[in-house]
Amino acid sequence: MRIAILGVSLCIAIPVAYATMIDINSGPGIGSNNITGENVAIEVHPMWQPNGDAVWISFRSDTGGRDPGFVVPDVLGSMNPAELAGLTPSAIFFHPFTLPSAINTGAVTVWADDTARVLLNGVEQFPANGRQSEACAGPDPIGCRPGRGQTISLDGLPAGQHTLAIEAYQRNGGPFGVMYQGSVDSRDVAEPPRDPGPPASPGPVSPPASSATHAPEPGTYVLLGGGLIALLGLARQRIRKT
Ligand SMILES: [Ca+2]
Repeated sequence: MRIAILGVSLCIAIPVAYATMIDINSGPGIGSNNITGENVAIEVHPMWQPNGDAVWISFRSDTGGRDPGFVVPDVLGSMNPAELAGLTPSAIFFHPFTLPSAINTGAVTVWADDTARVLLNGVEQFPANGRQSEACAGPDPIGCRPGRGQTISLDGLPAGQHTLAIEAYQRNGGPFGVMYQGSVDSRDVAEPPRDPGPPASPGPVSPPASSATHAPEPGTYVLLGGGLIALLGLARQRIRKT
């Protein structure tokens, strides 16, 4: 009985490290916007950064591609950064996400046609670009072409709720949309293990607001194994003494 009680106390004292990967990718049904509410996939223009883990989205399905069915009204008419700052975006795309743990490292890269301003929790992370070159803002980000995405650091965020906001601007007609792709590694060595729940069932499912994988780090198994070995050693010592 005394050995059993000692074993329980040893297990509680073992630190358990858990890491959760939070995906921050644009896609249909993920996040929201201030025009229609629902983000939808759009046809990718040949000059845009191709779809990957993330997908180009807009507030309507017919604003993308080479000849969009619905032309978003121009709002970006100035190349003056001061005037640009006062413009109302054509659409704002929101991506709320929750970080379960206190130690967070990550980043997200944003593309837009024609350009976009990026905010995190209401604070500007990167301004829109008023200069136009080859289909969208350029040559500097944030534009639509490969190499014109802007990577925003998500390092050091506290645990809890956060919101990425992308204020997108349309210019010179044509297609309109945004894409963003990234992730955050969220970990906390002090928290007890959480139940990961049953495995996902196969077949098509609606994508969640932010998908996440949750698994103990390899170091956790080492710690647990070390604790068990110590426990066995103590038990054997006690058996020899009795
Ligand atoms: Ca455009």
